[in-house]
Amino acid sequence: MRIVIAGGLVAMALVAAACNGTGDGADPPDSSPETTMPAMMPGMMGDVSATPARDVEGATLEIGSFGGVADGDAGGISGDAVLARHAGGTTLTVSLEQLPAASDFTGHLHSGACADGGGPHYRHDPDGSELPPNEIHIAFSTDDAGAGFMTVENPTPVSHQAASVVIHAVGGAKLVCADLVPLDS
Ligand SMILES: [Cu+2]
Repeated sequence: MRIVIAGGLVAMALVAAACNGTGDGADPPDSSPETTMPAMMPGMMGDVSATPARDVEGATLEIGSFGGVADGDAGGISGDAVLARHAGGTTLTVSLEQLPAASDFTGHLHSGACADGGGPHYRHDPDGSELPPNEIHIAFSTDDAGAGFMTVENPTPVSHQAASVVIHAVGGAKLVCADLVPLDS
């Protein structure tokens, strides 16, 4: 468990730099986890044992199904993202299947629609840091069947600028995206 999460953190650090650019996936050759990733609170990239978003009591839920980014194809990858907005902050849970097996992935809450490639990262403070907790990032590893599951908690409720969840391959390429819509609509 510890080793898996640590690997996710490194992967996320690499992706964080790439995703804030034009978003087409290239990882800067000089990107370094040591310089791009200051120490963060434990769990800022996810805790597989945290209460899933769908089960958070008293929360307003939004849900989305993963599909292709922009006009792209999902490549058979499926799953969903659930976002819970509640008094204690925000909880995001992602569940995916048919990803490459035994691999590391990262995701971010984005502020644009999947049709537009997800747009920029969502930030609680638009002028603030590109790192959690000001952004909501998530990291996970798939099992031998290509399934991945993770929950991340954030101490601040998101605004309605939170529009989509994008999952990235290690190195930055956007794989799939889920537009978040209110569960009751
Ligand atoms: Cu992203």
